[in-house]
Amino acid sequence: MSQDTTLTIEALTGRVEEIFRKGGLNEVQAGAVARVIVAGERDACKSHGIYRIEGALRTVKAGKVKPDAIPELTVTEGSAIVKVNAKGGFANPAVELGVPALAERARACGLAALVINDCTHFSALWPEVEALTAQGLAGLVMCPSYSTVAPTGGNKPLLGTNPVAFGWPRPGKSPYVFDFATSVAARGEIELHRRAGKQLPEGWAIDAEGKPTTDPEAALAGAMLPFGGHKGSAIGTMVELLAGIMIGDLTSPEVLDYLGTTTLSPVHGELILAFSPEAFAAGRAGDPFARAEVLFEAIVGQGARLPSQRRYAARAKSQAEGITLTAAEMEQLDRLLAL
Ligand code: NDP
Ligand code: PYC
Repeated sequence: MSQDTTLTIEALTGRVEEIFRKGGLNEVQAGAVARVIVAGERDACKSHGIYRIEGALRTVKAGKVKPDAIPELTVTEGSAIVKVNAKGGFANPAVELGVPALAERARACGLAALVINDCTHFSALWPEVEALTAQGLAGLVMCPSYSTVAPTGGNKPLLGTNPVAFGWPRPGKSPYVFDFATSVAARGEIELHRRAGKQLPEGWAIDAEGKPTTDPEAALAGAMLPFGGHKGSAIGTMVELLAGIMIGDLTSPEVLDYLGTTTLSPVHGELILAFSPEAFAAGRAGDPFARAEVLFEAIVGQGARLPSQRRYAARAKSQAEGITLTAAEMEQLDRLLAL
């Protein structure tokens, strides 16, 4: 019987980075992309872990992402809007480049935005919000994707899975972070169900005729559904407006037109907002961080859990024991290294 293998976080990062270098990515791209993929694997976010490597490499091969891009930062004196043009590369190095300037502007203005244009984004959004909470800032991040989700009342893919993530810093503790697709689940989850030969839960998707389906193949050929009916549909639309149209970048239907397929990683923009809770609460009674703790304690006090606690537990385990991969996953890494 084939065995699982456990690697340290550093060893897995080195391996994934080498795969991307061999795939033609420069140092800036390979490093940032490997870090975010391994962070996904470390935190048991399988839909955005090592499974994403092949899609990212396919996108390079298809010429839809520039493997040698060097992102460019623009900070305008007196403006709360910081911009990074990813120059056709992956979003992750653009995020790493822009976040320090965004944090500086948020501290100076109370609220600031980082606009990332012309990027390929395939990853989870919590790394972006955690980069802000680590600096004592609250963060709100969103991006479109490509048309895979039918608006509520519709029956064809139009909106993207359009993730939204939010983070609130907790002094001395891991931050409050949520990060989810505005579809019932990320598309990556559908693909993982397909690979595992598992049916989807009801309510996730419709087939090409617009009928409810639990078959992942039929769902991939049909459309996913927004979470929470009209509410998720409207929030997904908001993401198209703010993180597509408002920042002068592609909407999900435009991304699909450009790529012609959902088998490549999507190319669009990203909007990252940073807030200084101290600046907003200045002059009002009570420390905002202490008041937030009262709220979190009340939530947990009812037996509920805070979002990201599962992820932090997985992270602590990976940090202590390493990341365990199946034989099939190791074979995939070895195959990609040998290309
Ligand atoms: P889920 O529906 O699994 O929701 C994830 C969020 O909800 C996490 O913050 C999770 O915390 C929290 N959560 C789950 N269960 C509970 C619970 N019982 N109580 C409290 N909180 C809970 O995620 P999705 O499938 O919608 O999205 C997964 C990932 O896919 C996200 O990281 C998203 O950014 C990414 N994505 C990226 C896209 C892109 O274009 N780049 C597109 C779409 C999605 P925990 O992790 O601790 O369980
Ligand atoms: O899982 O929906 C998804 C997704 C789309 C782009 C990157 N991840």
